[in-house]
Amino acid sequence: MELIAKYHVETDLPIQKAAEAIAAEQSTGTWTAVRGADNPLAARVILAEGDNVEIGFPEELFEPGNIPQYLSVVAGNLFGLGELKKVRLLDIIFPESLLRAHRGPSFGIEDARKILGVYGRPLVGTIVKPKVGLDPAGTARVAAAAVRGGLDLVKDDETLTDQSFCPLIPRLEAVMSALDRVETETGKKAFYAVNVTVGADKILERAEAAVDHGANMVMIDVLTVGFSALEELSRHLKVPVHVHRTMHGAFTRDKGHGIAMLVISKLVRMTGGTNLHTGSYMGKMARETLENDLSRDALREDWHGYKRVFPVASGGVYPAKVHGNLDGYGIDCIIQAGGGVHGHPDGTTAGARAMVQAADAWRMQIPLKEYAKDHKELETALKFWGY
Ligand code: RUB
Ligand code: CA
Repeated sequence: MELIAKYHVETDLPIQKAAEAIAAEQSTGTWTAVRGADNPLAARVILAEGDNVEIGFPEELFEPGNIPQYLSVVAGNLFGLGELKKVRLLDIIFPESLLRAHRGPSFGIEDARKILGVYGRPLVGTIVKPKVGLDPAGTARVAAAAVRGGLDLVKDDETLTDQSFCPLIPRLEAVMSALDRVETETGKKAFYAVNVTVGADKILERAEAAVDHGANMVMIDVLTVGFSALEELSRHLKVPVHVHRTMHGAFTRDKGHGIAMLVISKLVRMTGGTNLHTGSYMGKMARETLENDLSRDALREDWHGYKRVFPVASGGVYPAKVHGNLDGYGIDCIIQAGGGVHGHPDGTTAGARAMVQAADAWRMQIPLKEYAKDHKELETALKFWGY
């Protein structure tokens, strides 16, 4: 069996030559012929046509379980090869031997729904804003106001970890006790994804401390800490993991070069995320509809028995953008807004209600403007941000 990596390649070389250069550099070869390079670990060119290259890497080339090592092979030096103008890793087809080495999510879509008791509709979430500058009590006030408005998930920003202005444990305790109060009063349960991102030496300890102090979800910035950190958390923690993809634009944005979001999505599912930011169909970030579709399917289709992962639509989302995102992602997703909740003219709770109302309207297939006639928070949001 072999691992198949699919690339888009731009080069002045004949495409077969370029493909051979990738196969050689990433397996047994180098820039010049060396004795013994034609050994059984040599990768082979499966396809070299137009801009498309597929390389088959023998499975023995890989150390099962070691994602950093897989990446050094399929997404390593090749990006810098002088003979290639651009290379984009589009997809990886993993052999069973490597899939077996990863357990996938401990908590998938179904587990998260069960914890909340929410079925048959998308989850609606928010990023606390202002993203930095609030203290623990201020963060808790914003989080509670959002859940009072009906939201299912509140998360930290990716830039907030354990800084002195808002230390993690006091913030977590303040938020969880505020959410407990909301639950007692209203019956509404919600996740708080506290951002435990930190270096390898501390991440598991930090995440376990968060769970010991009541966290019901943790968040990590997977591309800055690494997939192995996600895998470690997923294996050890008794809570779901929300996965942010900050930094992804450095290699997903140029459609001719880098690494496609599909690859990130597959790796996150293998290493155990519960939720993954996959991009919005309508929002503030650069986006690519086909790439969103591919990530969505990779997270949710049957695959090696792995649990299913929620795609997260986020970034510049507000009520008028909800239907476009839900048309793309369907019911099993999380739709999330920061500014689009807290920037509502009547405040966070009204902003949360407007987002929930927009999601309800989509589910009932009622045009937004019509639904807004007897849902005042939505009406205000549509007037304020436009339709
Ligand atoms: C969104 C936000 C997130 C983006 C990142 O805030 O803080 O970092 O979702 O983008 P707001 P992506 O709702 O105010 O824009 O999800 O595409 O990775
Ligand atoms: Ca952010």
